[in-house]
Amino acid sequence: MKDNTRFVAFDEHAEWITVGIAEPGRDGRVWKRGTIPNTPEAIRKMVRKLGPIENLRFCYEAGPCGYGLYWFLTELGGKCDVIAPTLIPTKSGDRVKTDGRDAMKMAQLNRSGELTAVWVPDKAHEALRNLVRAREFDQASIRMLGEGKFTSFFHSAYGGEAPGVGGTTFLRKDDYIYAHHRGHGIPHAAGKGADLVSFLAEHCGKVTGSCKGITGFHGCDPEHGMYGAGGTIGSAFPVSVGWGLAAQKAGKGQVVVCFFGDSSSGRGTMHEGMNMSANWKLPIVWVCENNGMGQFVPIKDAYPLEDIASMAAAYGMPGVVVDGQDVVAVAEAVTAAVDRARKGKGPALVECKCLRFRSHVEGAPDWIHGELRKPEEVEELKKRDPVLLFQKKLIKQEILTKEEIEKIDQEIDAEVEAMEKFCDESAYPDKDILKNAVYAD
Ligand SMILES: Cc1ncc(C[n+]2csc(CCOP(=O)(O)OP(=O)(O)O)c2C)c(N)n1
Ligand SMILES: [Mg+2]
Repeated sequence: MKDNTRFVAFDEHAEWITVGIAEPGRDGRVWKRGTIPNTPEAIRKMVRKLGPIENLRFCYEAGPCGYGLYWFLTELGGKCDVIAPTLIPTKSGDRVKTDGRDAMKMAQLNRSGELTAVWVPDKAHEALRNLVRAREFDQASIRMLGEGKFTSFFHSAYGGEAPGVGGTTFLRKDDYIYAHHRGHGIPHAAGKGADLVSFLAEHCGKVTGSCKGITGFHGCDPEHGMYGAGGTIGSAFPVSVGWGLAAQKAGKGQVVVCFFGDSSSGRGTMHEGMNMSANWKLPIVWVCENNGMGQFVPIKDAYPLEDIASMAAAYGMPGVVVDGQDVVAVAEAVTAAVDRARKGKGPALVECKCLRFRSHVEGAPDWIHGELRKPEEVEELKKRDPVLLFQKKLIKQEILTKEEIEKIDQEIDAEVEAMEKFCDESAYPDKDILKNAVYAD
């Protein structure tokens, strides 16, 4: 029977993708299909034009853009291989990934069976990796701050990483997020696939930081929908409304996920933001990370309501409470709200009841009002460590083995170690940078 398989290779970059095609048969034509925007609509449209998806065999190179494209194509029903540059047979000095010619070459090599696919983690693996990444980054940050490597301070997310990771791991790359200050946005950045080393370098005040080291902790990664953060709590709300409006007007199905703390919901900006978002049916998911504390004040002493989620009723939007220690529960609730928002049905509020194992900020006493929190109390809370809970669940459901989990831990350890080394070796910015730091060109 005639083999109709067309080999389609993508040269993927953050903003665009170049597509190369090798037609069926050993001597079938190899050609460049062109360059398309790296958006779900553009990819879907291109795939549709290439003929029945069962006749297409996709491949692309593993790189900084992550596995999003793989998951997207497989969800469309396609077969996709992710290949690693080192597995591509090339002459020395002959790099494959440079331009459209390479997409053609990749397609051709795939057709002749010369490429070896790498293992692609499924979504459970990816969520665990991101959770461990957030944890390791957090622990390293506490240590590095103590060693004098940070130029600013640190609000540890230890124990409360699940909302940030679960609420971002399954988003699209072009979705916007406003990260929470706890953990300095790292759980969120890890889930969103952002460039974490530039966040660490930013904390170290190095020129390789995402804001060239001058903010100390307000990292950003526009390519992954992270456009920065504000130092005042509650500033997330109006900014997210602006992004929501932009997303709605752009009409590409993007969603904004805005993370904020329980205490931040006492700001007037929350009322303005929620009201406007509901009134205009903006594609926004409001995610409250309720750790029960605002600095040293328990939420129960500051709010008359048991649940922040019940405030959603005032704006006519759905509000749900989830176990914020369970990364899967968070992911499911946020994904449902995201799907709804993508369909134009407006915003929703997801409240994650979570924990904080450290003090409000590193260096400050772990007070509740003026009393020190008892260490036994914190030990009790640690029984609900989100990383351990998820690992146990994955083992119980036979999704991962203990050995596989240990391997992930080791890999992420090495990742964070390499990041620290990179930061240590990076330079501080030249003082002249201050002359150009306030306004964009
Ligand atoms: C407008 C404003 N007021 C006060 C502060 C000081 N501050 C920083 S974090 C914080 C508590 C935030 O609590 P919550 O929103 O519950 O987040 P959590 O720190 O508990 O994660 C406060 C009052 C601030 N940054 N901005
Ligand atoms: Mg709080």
